[in-house]
Amino acid sequence: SQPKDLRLPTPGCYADPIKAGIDADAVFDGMTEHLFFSLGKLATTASLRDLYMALSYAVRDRLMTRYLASQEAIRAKPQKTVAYLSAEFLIGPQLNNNLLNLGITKEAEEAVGRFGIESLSHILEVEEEPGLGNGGLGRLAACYMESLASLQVPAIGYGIRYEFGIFNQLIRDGWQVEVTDKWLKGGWPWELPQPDESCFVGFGGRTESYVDEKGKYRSRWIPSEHAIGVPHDIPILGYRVNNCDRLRLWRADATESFDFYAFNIGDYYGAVEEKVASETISKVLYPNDGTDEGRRLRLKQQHFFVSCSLQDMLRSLEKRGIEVEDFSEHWTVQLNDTHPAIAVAELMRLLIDHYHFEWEKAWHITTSSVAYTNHTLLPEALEKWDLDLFSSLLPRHLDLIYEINKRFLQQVRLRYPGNDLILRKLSIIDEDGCKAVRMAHLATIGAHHVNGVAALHSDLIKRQLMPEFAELWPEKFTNITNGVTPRRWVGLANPELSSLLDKEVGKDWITNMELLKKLEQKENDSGFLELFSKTKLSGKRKLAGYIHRQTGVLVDPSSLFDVQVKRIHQYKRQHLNALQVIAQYLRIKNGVDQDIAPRTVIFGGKAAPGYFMAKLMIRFINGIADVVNADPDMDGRLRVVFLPDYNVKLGEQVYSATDLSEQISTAGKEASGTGNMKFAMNGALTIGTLDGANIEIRDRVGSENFFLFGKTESEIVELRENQYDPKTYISNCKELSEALRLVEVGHFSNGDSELFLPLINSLTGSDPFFVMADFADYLRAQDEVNKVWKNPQKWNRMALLNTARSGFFSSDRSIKEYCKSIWKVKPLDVEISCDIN
Ligand code: 9GP
Repeated sequence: SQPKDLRLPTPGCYADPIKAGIDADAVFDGMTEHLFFSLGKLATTASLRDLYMALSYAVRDRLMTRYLASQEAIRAKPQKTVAYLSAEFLIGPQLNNNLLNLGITKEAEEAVGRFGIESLSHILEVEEEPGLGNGGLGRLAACYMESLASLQVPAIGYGIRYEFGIFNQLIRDGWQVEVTDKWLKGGWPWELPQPDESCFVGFGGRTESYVDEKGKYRSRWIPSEHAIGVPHDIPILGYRVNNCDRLRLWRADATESFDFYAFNIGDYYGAVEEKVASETISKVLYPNDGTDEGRRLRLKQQHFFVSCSLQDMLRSLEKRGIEVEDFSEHWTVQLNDTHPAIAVAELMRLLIDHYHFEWEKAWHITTSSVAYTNHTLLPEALEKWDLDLFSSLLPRHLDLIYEINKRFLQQVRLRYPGNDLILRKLSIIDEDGCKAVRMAHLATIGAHHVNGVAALHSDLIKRQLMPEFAELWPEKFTNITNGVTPRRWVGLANPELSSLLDKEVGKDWITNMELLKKLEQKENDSGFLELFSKTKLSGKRKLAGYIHRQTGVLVDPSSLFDVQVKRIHQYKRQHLNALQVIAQYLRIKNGVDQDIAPRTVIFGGKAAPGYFMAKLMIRFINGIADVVNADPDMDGRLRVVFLPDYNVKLGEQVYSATDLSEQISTAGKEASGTGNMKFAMNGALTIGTLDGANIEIRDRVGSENFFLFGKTESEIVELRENQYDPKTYISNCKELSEALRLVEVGHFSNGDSELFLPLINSLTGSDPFFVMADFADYLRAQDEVNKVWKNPQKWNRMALLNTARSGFFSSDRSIKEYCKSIWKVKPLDVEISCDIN
């Protein structure tokens, strides 16, 4: 007989935790058992962390039936599975999400109460999040995994289990200081190591020709180094469904952990050298700063996880008795940016060298399985590998790439006879300057679809980045606008708004965000608008407490919370925002516009450790914060806060507490943005440029509910072509020149007029981000914000309409589009029967 807490749910009853056997008793019993058996603790002596671990294990137990049943379902009824290849997955805290998706948050609250814990939030607070990503790209991958499971689509996310994720950020004397992130210290309860499913990966060495048993000439790779990839699986449960997909992250292990020969001859350090070298592969996440350091290791990481993942897919076919020839009917392989683009060559290598397919057949399988998402137009982020480096690490892949390129260029020649310029432009091998392998070209040639992540971005891929490719294969290029999961970004991040939405439009909004449209009927209902704004005030109170605890700054929750949280980058223009703050400061100091709306301007985000200007921007913001917050004239009017260590967990607090969302990148630079969507869903108004997904957000929520400013993408192109001169904009805007002057004289750096000089020089020189050109219009839009803020009824109506019309930006919509137009995959019902235990 089954123990009470493992009673299996019967089909159809999964949504009801009591019927599914997960009541508060079951959670409590599970916690007690894990405290005792897994952690060696008694309830009487358990720490908060122990209770967090015990609850996590108890919840993980409840995922297992669904996790195994989902794998069984695909074995029993083979159908196409999505393999989402990404070097980054920024999954955030897991406990609360799993409680929500299982539907047992209340049960867990009650169970922890029996251990004397006042609120579940105290336990949730303990969770360390794995920072296995830099920002938007990694977080998008996490949202997509959650939506795939919620939409019941069979999927595996493949990536790297970095031992050290993105650094933790401290602020010291206004500067960013990086501290290693030790997410694995003390154990992380959500992963399941599967050493039996390890894979071998080679590097370096040489290739050789040989004659096979049938007398056929073949090539093979004789690597000089190997590593073992050990999969660590993280269950990804869908919302109130039985489908539980997997995130399979590879850890690099040494093939031989100890060289006894070296040890016996007295070389102790030499004996562990190879182990250390192999295990370095999955040691640390690369911050995306485009520096040349460690490029070899980065390429190694990419090949490592891609090779393991493709071998895993092929092996799963063999295990299920499916012909490898049918690969593309069973796997659709999505490349999240160029980081996994080596997959095109690696799949060819496996098919040709290991399974002995002919070239045409292998190429057909590869190109009908692989699709590529481009996430950036910034040249520094478009990966290119130096040819020497590439050939020393992946010699067989280079041979294959040459062959792919040769055949491709043949096609180009046919289409554009005698046009050598086009051949040079399209070739996978960049021959201008140092020879290099262009990964975006490899991905584009090997993929059946190439998509951008917002309408403008996809259009720019076709018009600016790859016009010749788009002309060659117009049907290949498409757009899928990004989305974010409403479970985490509204359900978890904003419980008060969620319960209001439950009452007003019914509980189904969380899986069908279009239902929020019903809120439009309430736009003139002042009672409802009041309730809506109360949910915001409650989020702001919580954030104000957090700000005070973290930074010592006291902020007024009734002031306008104006927020810019994202990676720090010149193209995202945090310095534009900072200069605007200085202009407001000067207005108050000079007694101009005494009627100014009280504001709390909040910044958060990490700068890549090697990106000097971004780090200086953080120092700049903190310099302004020090002056503003210490000045009694600013009391009740202006506060500036830099929130240290912005991550997913902190994001959950920020989105629900924001009135104004700053989306102020230079038009044409931000591929999409996803923070912009999270803010809009939570009823923040956007001040933004016509860039990335801002354009679509504005189209959907209505131009009258969006504060637009700035040059358009084509105006920026024009400025660039006509020798942009920032000085004319500065001399035409008194507030701008005064703000700059104050920075120059060292007002925000204790009289040090040198400190921010590089920043000033970049803004007033040939700034590729056109900050000065947009400043005056930005200030105008901010004035408009001030005006509307003073009319709460109007503000709240606009905010409500943002929430009501944000349904399009659910990642469920994006995933449905991928499924239909790129992957051709269907949902799979996972039934839970009592046979699985
Ligand atoms: O910069 C883009 C960002 O705009 C987008 O929202 C995100 C997800 O698509 O990807 C970012 N790109 C990268 O991080 C690197 O290509």
